[in-house]
Amino acid sequence: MVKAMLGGDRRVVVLTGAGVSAESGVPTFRGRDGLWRTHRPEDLARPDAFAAHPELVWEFYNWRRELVRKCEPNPAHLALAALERAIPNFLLITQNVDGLHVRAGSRKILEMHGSLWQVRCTVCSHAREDHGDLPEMPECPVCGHLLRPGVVWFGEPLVPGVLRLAIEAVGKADVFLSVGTSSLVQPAASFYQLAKDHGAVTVEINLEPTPSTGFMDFALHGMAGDILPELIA
Ligand code: BJW
Repeated sequence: MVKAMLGGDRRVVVLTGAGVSAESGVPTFRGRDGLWRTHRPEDLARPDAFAAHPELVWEFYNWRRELVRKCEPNPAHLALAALERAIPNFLLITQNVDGLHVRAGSRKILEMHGSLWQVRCTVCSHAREDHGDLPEMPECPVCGHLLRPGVVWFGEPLVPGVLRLAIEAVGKADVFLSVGTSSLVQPAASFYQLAKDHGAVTVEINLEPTPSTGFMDFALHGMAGDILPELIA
């Protein structure tokens, strides 16, 4: 049923979260494996944590950069890249910052929470892509102040323009898939509602039920790396 809806000229929008990268070995934010040392990752992904303990937050991000470098895209990433190539009206909106969708070949993609591979100055406008090894407390080459990860933390606005593009696409979608996200973090957690309000068929793929499950037209429970390749085969 869901498979049949992914064909033709239907406009398909896919929202992904950390669960899509879990099978590549990237830890999710919440749940059983969601601890870094004794810290909850969502407590470190905050401007107040960075202001109070920049060295701890940088250590967390440098650890993740190191970890993700060794990870490879999994069948879920590859299936979404193949879906993009197979249908003309497609957009992938990811909350993930690991870059694995792009490494899998996705090009019609919005990285709505930024990227682990971007850094920017906390004071001046310097920003750059950086895939190398960073020092514990990296300094801006322009003004000498502290750099920060180029990601979106709680309480911060999304990357300029990205939210507008995402909302436009979700509002026009015929099919909306939410994959591997706990549906707890706004604004992404409201996208299914927007899609539904505009008449889209909504589908959730997750290991377990989320707060959105009951509102979805279809809920498929299992590993994204098993379900997505089957849907596009
Ligand atoms: C599998 C699987 C497998 C596992 N197969 N499934 C409205 C109401 C209430 C609060 C707010 C609101 N609007 C805004 C807020 C505040 C806040 C928010 O949402 N708080 C909630 C917690 C209540 N939102 C914000 O602050 C956002 N900013 C904003 O709205 O700004 C407005 C503004 C405007 C103007 C000026 C100022 C402000 C920003 C949110 C940024 C989130 N940032 C993070 C960190 C990014 C950087 C980094 O990665 O380090 O984004 S937090 C973290 O959560 C990360 C994730 O992208 C995000 C979502 O997590 P995700 O992806 O869902 O992961 P998990 O771990 O939660 O779930 C994994 C799922 O996968 C589970 O369900 C598993 O079952 C499943 N799974 N393996 C399939 N193999």
